[in-house]
Amino acid sequence: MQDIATLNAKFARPDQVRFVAGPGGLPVAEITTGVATAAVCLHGAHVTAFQPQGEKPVIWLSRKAVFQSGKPIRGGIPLCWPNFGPAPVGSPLPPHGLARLRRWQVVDVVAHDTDRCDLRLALAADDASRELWPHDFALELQVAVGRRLAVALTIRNPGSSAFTCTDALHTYFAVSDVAGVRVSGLERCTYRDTVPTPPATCRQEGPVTFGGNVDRVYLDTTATCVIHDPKWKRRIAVTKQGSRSTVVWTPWEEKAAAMADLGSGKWHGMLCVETANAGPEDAVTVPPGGTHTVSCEVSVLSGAD
Ligand code: TA6
Repeated sequence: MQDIATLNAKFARPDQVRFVAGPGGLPVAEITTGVATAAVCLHGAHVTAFQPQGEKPVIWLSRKAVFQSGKPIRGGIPLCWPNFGPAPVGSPLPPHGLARLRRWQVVDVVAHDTDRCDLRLALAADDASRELWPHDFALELQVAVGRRLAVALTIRNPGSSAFTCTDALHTYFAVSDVAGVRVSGLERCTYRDTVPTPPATCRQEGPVTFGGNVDRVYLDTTATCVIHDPKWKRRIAVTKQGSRSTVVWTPWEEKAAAMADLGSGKWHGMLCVETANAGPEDAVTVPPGGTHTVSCEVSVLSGAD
């Protein structure tokens, strides 16, 4: 396993990239460019921070997040794979899959110039993963840090039989107060509202606004979403590729209070807009030797309208 000294010897870039022991002692790549800063925890290849110069943080991280091998980090950009949400019936996979729970390897760091730095991480199948999911796989995450943040998860099937998976870049965005923001881009989309039991199928009228627990899978959409934040006088635009669904989630008070790594009242400052193939409608089948990439690009625009 790559320790901090080895990581710095091989991949540190003066003034731009260094590896440190982060919370819980987990290795973190700290990235500093002329236009933004970011952090990526090697546990889960988890982007935990992104802040363009002169902006408030764009990515939200819970102050109660747990940084522990085998546990998911609350906030940032959890990688949900090979399953989004609950495991398939009879599968030992954890909720939102195994990718966010494993230690990834650093493959490459490229400091293009003072304003752009790319990190490439990898995760391959092993005996432990095959206990959870009986397929060979090779994952690669590309994180490009500049004025914008680009994240791309490539799933390769090196095996001899096809596999089917669902996935999400489960991004937690920092907002002034979720009750005061709206999301455009999903107007007239059909969505599965998973708050009621059983889930309901609905159609989005106008922008998405928030007055309680919202947990929706917007179906068959490749649209760019924009989070409009009047109080912070900004918009966050989320463009995506290789994704047929977008998940929008705020836990609101009751669910947040029941989450030890989130907590009562702490949900106001976050909103998830997730680049996904949440399934089952858009589950992805990767043939032997094939690949699938799901990616998003996050940018901050001034002005809320
Ligand atoms: O993306 C929304 C969601 O599926 C919610 O239902 C909620 O479970 C959230 O993800 C967080 O899941 P986690 O396993 O990270 O607590």
